[in-house]
Amino acid sequence: MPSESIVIIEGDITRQNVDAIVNAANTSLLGGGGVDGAIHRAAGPELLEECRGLHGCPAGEAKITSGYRLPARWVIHTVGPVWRGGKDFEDELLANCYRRSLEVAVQNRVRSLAFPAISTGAYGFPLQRATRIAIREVRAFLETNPAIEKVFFVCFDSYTRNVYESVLAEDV
Ligand code: AR6
Repeated sequence: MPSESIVIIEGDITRQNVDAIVNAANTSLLGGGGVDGAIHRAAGPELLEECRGLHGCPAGEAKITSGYRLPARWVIHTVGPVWRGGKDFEDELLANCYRRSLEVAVQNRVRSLAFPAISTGAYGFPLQRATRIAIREVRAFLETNPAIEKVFFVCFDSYTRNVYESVLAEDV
Protein backbone atom coordinates (compact mmCIF):
# COMPACT_ATOMS: atom_id res chain seq x y z
CA MET A 1 0.00 0.00 0.00
CA PRO A 2 1.56 3.34 -0.96
CA SER A 3 1.75 5.52 2.14
CA GLU A 4 0.23 8.43 0.25
CA SER A 5 -3.13 6.62 0.14
CA ILE A 6 -3.75 8.05 3.63
CA VAL A 7 -3.95 11.83 3.75
CA ILE A 8 -4.56 14.01 6.81
CA ILE A 9 -6.09 17.39 6.23
CA GLU A 10 -7.56 20.16 8.35
CA GLY A 11 -10.95 21.32 7.16
CA ASP A 12 -14.69 20.80 6.83
CA ILE A 13 -15.72 17.34 5.68
CA THR A 14 -18.80 18.71 3.91
CA ARG A 15 -16.51 20.47 1.41
CA GLN A 16 -14.51 17.45 0.34
CA ASN A 17 -14.52 16.34 -3.28
CA VAL A 18 -14.43 12.60 -2.69
CA ASP A 19 -16.71 9.74 -3.70
CA ALA A 20 -18.00 9.33 -0.13
CA ILE A 21 -17.82 11.09 3.20
CA VAL A 22 -18.42 9.29 6.48
CA ASN A 23 -20.87 10.73 9.00
CA ALA A 24 -20.41 10.27 12.77
CA ALA A 25 -24.12 9.74 13.39
CA ASN A 26 -26.22 8.43 16.29
CA THR A 27 -28.34 5.27 16.32
CA SER A 28 -31.45 7.12 15.11
CA LEU A 29 -29.69 8.32 11.92
CA LEU A 30 -32.03 11.31 12.12
CA GLY A 31 -29.40 14.03 12.54
CA GLY A 32 -27.80 15.77 15.48
CA GLY A 33 -25.04 18.25 16.26
CA GLY A 34 -21.35 18.28 15.36
CA VAL A 35 -20.32 16.78 12.03
CA ASP A 36 -23.74 15.09 11.70
CA GLY A 37 -25.52 18.43 11.83
CA ALA A 38 -23.07 19.98 9.37
CA ILE A 39 -23.56 17.12 6.88
CA HIS A 40 -27.36 17.31 7.06
CA ARG A 41 -27.30 21.10 6.63
CA ALA A 42 -25.00 20.90 3.62
CA ALA A 43 -26.76 17.93 1.98
CA GLY A 44 -30.27 19.37 2.35
CA PRO A 45 -33.57 17.89 3.60
CA GLU A 46 -33.57 14.99 1.14
CA LEU A 47 -30.84 13.38 3.22
CA LEU A 48 -33.06 13.23 6.29
CA GLU A 49 -35.87 11.79 4.17
CA GLU A 50 -33.65 8.95 2.97
CA CYS A 51 -32.30 8.38 6.48
CA ARG A 52 -35.85 7.93 7.83
CA GLY A 53 -36.16 4.87 5.60
CA LEU A 54 -33.05 3.25 7.08
CA HIS A 55 -34.67 2.69 10.51
CA GLY A 56 -31.56 3.51 12.51
CA CYS A 57 -28.19 1.85 12.85
CA PRO A 58 -26.48 0.10 15.78
CA ALA A 59 -23.11 1.28 17.12
CA GLY A 60 -20.23 -0.12 15.06
CA GLU A 61 -22.36 -0.54 11.92
CA ALA A 62 -22.58 1.60 8.74
CA LYS A 63 -25.30 2.44 6.20
CA ILE A 64 -25.06 4.40 2.96
CA THR A 65 -27.19 7.15 1.40
CA SER A 66 -26.82 9.61 -1.44
CA GLY A 67 -24.95 12.83 -0.80
CA TYR A 68 -27.61 15.11 -2.39
CA ARG A 69 -26.24 18.69 -2.40
CA LEU A 70 -22.83 17.66 -1.11
CA PRO A 71 -19.87 17.43 -3.49
CA ALA A 72 -19.55 13.80 -2.36
CA ARG A 73 -21.82 11.34 -4.18
CA TRP A 74 -22.40 9.22 -1.07
CA VAL A 75 -22.65 9.57 2.69
CA ILE A 76 -21.73 6.53 4.76
CA HIS A 77 -23.39 6.89 8.16
CA THR A 78 -21.68 5.09 11.00
CA VAL A 79 -22.41 5.19 14.73
CA GLY A 80 -19.46 5.43 17.07
CA PRO A 81 -19.47 4.24 20.66
CA VAL A 82 -20.16 6.61 23.54
CA TRP A 83 -17.03 6.62 25.73
CA ARG A 84 -17.81 5.00 29.09
CA GLY A 85 -14.29 4.59 30.42
CA GLY A 86 -12.92 2.00 28.00
CA LYS A 87 -14.28 -1.25 29.43
CA ASP A 88 -17.49 -1.35 27.47
CA PHE A 89 -16.07 -2.55 24.11
CA GLU A 90 -15.52 1.04 22.97
CA ASP A 91 -12.24 0.18 21.18
CA GLU A 92 -13.78 -2.75 19.32
CA LEU A 93 -16.89 -0.78 18.38
CA LEU A 94 -14.84 2.11 17.06
CA ALA A 95 -12.68 -0.27 15.01
CA ASN A 96 -15.87 -1.80 13.61
CA CYS A 97 -17.04 1.67 12.50
CA TYR A 98 -13.95 2.13 10.35
CA ARG A 99 -13.99 -1.43 9.00
CA ARG A 100 -17.71 -1.48 8.19
CA SER A 101 -17.56 1.98 6.57
CA LEU A 102 -14.75 0.79 4.32
CA GLU A 103 -16.61 -2.42 3.46
CA VAL A 104 -19.74 -0.47 2.53
CA ALA A 105 -17.55 1.86 0.47
CA VAL A 106 -16.08 -1.04 -1.51
CA GLN A 107 -19.55 -2.52 -2.09
CA ASN A 108 -20.53 0.79 -3.71
CA ARG A 109 -17.40 1.15 -5.84
CA VAL A 110 -16.14 4.09 -3.82
CA ARG A 111 -12.50 4.86 -4.56
CA SER A 112 -11.94 7.90 -2.34
CA LEU A 113 -13.48 8.62 1.01
CA ALA A 114 -13.13 10.98 3.93
CA PHE A 115 -13.52 10.18 7.63
CA PRO A 116 -14.10 12.60 10.52
CA ALA A 117 -12.69 11.78 13.97
CA ILE A 118 -15.58 9.48 14.91
CA SER A 119 -16.68 9.50 18.59
CA THR A 120 -14.10 12.10 19.67
CA GLY A 121 -16.55 15.01 20.00
CA ALA A 122 -19.88 14.68 21.79
CA TYR A 123 -19.21 10.98 22.44
CA GLY A 124 -16.04 11.73 24.44
CA PHE A 125 -13.65 9.05 23.12
CA PRO A 126 -10.03 10.07 23.98
CA LEU A 127 -8.56 11.55 20.81
CA GLN A 128 -5.17 9.85 20.67
CA ARG A 129 -6.63 6.44 21.47
CA ALA A 130 -9.31 6.90 18.80
CA THR A 131 -6.77 8.10 16.25
CA ARG A 132 -4.57 5.02 16.76
CA ILE A 133 -7.60 2.79 16.11
CA ALA A 134 -8.63 4.82 13.05
CA ILE A 135 -5.21 4.72 11.41
CA ARG A 136 -4.60 1.06 12.28
CA GLU A 137 -7.92 -0.05 10.81
CA VAL A 138 -7.62 2.02 7.64
CA ARG A 139 -4.03 0.89 7.03
CA ALA A 140 -4.96 -2.77 7.49
CA PHE A 141 -7.94 -2.46 5.18
CA LEU A 142 -6.02 -0.70 2.41
CA GLU A 143 -3.38 -3.40 2.44
CA THR A 144 -5.91 -5.96 1.27
CA ASN A 145 -8.33 -3.74 -0.66
CA PRO A 146 -6.65 -1.86 -3.53
CA ALA A 147 -10.08 -0.73 -4.80
CA ILE A 148 -9.93 2.11 -2.26
CA GLU A 149 -7.35 4.53 -3.61
CA LYS A 150 -7.42 7.34 -1.11
CA VAL A 151 -8.62 7.87 2.44
CA PHE A 152 -8.70 11.37 3.89
CA PHE A 153 -8.84 12.01 7.62
CA VAL A 154 -10.52 15.39 7.87
CA CYS A 155 -9.58 17.13 11.12
CA PHE A 156 -11.75 20.04 12.16
CA ASP A 157 -8.98 21.88 14.04
CA SER A 158 -5.20 22.06 14.20
CA TYR A 159 -5.00 20.21 17.53
CA THR A 160 -6.75 17.19 16.01
CA ARG A 161 -4.59 17.39 12.89
CA ASN A 162 -1.42 17.40 15.02
CA VAL A 163 -2.56 14.28 16.87
CA TYR A 164 -3.34 12.50 13.59
CA GLU A 165 0.01 13.47 12.09
CA SER A 166 1.95 12.23 15.10
CA VAL A 167 0.04 8.94 15.21
CA LEU A 168 0.55 8.41 11.47
CA ALA A 169 4.28 8.92 12.00
CA GLU A 170 4.43 6.35 14.82
CA ASP A 171 6.08 3.02 14.06
CA VAL A 172 3.58 0.23 13.78
N1 AR6 B 1 -15.98 18.53 9.39
C1 AR6 B 1 -15.09 17.69 9.98
N2 AR6 B 1 -15.10 17.39 11.30
C2 AR6 B 1 -16.05 17.98 12.05
C3 AR6 B 1 -17.02 18.87 11.53
C4 AR6 B 1 -16.96 19.14 10.13
N3 AR6 B 1 -17.82 19.96 9.54
N4 AR6 B 1 -17.81 19.28 12.56
C5 AR6 B 1 -17.36 18.69 13.68
N5 AR6 B 1 -16.29 17.91 13.38
P1 AR6 B 1 -18.98 14.86 16.83
P2 AR6 B 1 -19.22 12.10 17.86
C6 AR6 B 1 -15.47 17.07 14.26
O1 AR6 B 1 -19.43 15.40 18.13
O2 AR6 B 1 -18.26 12.37 18.96
C7 AR6 B 1 -23.88 14.23 16.94
O3 AR6 B 1 -24.84 15.00 17.57
C8 AR6 B 1 -15.45 17.36 15.74
O4 AR6 B 1 -14.59 18.48 16.00
O5 AR6 B 1 -19.55 15.43 15.57
O6 AR6 B 1 -19.09 10.82 17.09
C9 AR6 B 1 -24.41 12.90 16.43
O7 AR6 B 1 -25.76 13.00 16.02
C10 AR6 B 1 -14.87 16.07 16.29
O8 AR6 B 1 -13.45 16.06 16.11
O9 AR6 B 1 -19.26 13.24 16.73
C11 AR6 B 1 -24.27 12.02 17.63
O10 AR6 B 1 -25.35 12.17 18.53
C12 AR6 B 1 -15.46 15.02 15.34
O11 AR6 B 1 -15.97 15.75 14.21
C13 AR6 B 1 -23.00 12.52 18.28
O12 AR6 B 1 -22.87 13.87 17.89
C14 AR6 B 1 -16.57 14.18 15.93
O13 AR6 B 1 -17.39 14.97 16.78
C15 AR6 B 1 -21.80 11.77 17.78
O14 AR6 B 1 -20.66 12.18 18.51
